[in-house]
Amino acid sequence: MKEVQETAEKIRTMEIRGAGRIAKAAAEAIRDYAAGLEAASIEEFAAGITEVSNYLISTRPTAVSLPNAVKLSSRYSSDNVENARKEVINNANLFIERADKALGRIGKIGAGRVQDGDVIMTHCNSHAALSIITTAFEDGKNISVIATESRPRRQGLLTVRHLNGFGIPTTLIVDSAVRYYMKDVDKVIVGADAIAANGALVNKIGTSQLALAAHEARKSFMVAAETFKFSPSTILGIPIEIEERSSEEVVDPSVLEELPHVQVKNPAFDFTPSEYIDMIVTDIGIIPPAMAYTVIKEHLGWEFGEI
Ligand code: RUB
Repeated sequence: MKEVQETAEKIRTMEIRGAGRIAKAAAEAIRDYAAGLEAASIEEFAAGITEVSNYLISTRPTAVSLPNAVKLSSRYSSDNVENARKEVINNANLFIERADKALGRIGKIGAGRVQDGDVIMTHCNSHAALSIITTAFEDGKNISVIATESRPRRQGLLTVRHLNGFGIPTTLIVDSAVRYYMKDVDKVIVGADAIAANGALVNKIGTSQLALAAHEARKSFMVAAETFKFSPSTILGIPIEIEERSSEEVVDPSVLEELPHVQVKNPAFDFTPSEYIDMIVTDIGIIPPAMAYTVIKEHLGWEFGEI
């Protein structure tokens, strides 16, 4: 349990962050926990796995990849502890492998839609979006990137560092400069924390203003998302929760002490309606947002409708 607590803490404090990385870390934690779980009966085994699953899921509420990873990893059908243990270890390993392969596939598929000379705008720090951008560059396309700072946690700095490592010409801008620079952009590529059954995207706060500005300027808006970012529970009418983080990320608490009439809001994500999304690049190909329901049904399985 100590290792699980450590992973959970790293996810909560965002040392491990980005929906894909969070999902992989959770799968690894469940696998390792199952491997060492001492259980005298299948009931004890089940209780341990359920406790750990719920604990991991509670760390961050928005990234649907987290409950999907936990549910896919912790499945077993045997009523024998040793066999159930093997099933969980195997399912977690399969999930981790699927996640790794997905990033490569998204990169390859998405790069096909990047043209030589493209100026690409991206937001926050998405490993899936970056996979497309770096693959296109390595394919020999002469591209450049405009990356937003992504207040308040400034994940944009991770993005520019990553792109700089590839030698990709990159411009860092503040979030409020998105519309100002949209005229220079050919396409926007962002990642996803979740995609709802109606094709709406949930991603880092500010994503919807990139989408709005791209729509106004008739620029293409691409989302890079593994199939495990799609939300089965939205089929059942359970909305995706937007994580509200501490005001301390936005402003020093001492400043607020002098301002008794002021409150600070710090939502970590926002919704982008499907009509602003031109395509979603997934590990099973490029799809329109209207196909989200099919992805959930055929690639996540109906049992996830019971979340
Ligand atoms: C990260 C964020 C990313 C998505 C997709 O938010 O919004 O765009 O998680 O990332 P945070 P990836 O920094 O709050 O976790 O493609 O790496 O899964």
